[in-house]
Amino acid sequence: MAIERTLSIIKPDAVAKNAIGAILSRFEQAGLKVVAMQMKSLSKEEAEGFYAEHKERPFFADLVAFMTSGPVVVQVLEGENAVRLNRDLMGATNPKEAAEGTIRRDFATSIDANAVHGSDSPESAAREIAYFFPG
Ligand code: RTP
Ligand code: MG
Repeated sequence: MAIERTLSIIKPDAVAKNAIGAILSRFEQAGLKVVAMQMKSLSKEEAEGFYAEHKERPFFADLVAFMTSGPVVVQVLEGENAVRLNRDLMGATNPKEAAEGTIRRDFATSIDANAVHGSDSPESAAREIAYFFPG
């Protein structure tokens, strides 16, 4: 199995409820290494650019408003099968559908305020890592 990197964001709802440490622990306990990290407040332009693939979707304005509502923690996670492993740790987009023991089941409050973002493919991961960590 190849060592991969993926981009993870702890979203404003999880930062606001003091869950940064608990969520980072989930990654570390699953064998993912935090190899880069920054806390920041996204501008509207940064959030729109990051989620550009969704710009025609009905939820896009709400998504951008939510992602700019408070600080986020952006990190690069590294490990075997990192993209898939992180998506498994996160759980389903809608926390009502997220499996027991997943981050979204335990920390998300709604489909909008769903605690974490994770790259959905190795191609997305490469683009998203370059977006926040150029060079
Ligand atoms: P993310 O990109 O944040 O990791 O989430 P995801 O892959 O699980 O879901 P995605 O389809 O990429 O959607 C991005 C974010 O948009 C919001 N969303 N709302 N109301 C809706 O039907 C709906 N669908 C998606 C969610 O907050 C989701 O995380
Ligand atoms: Mg997505």
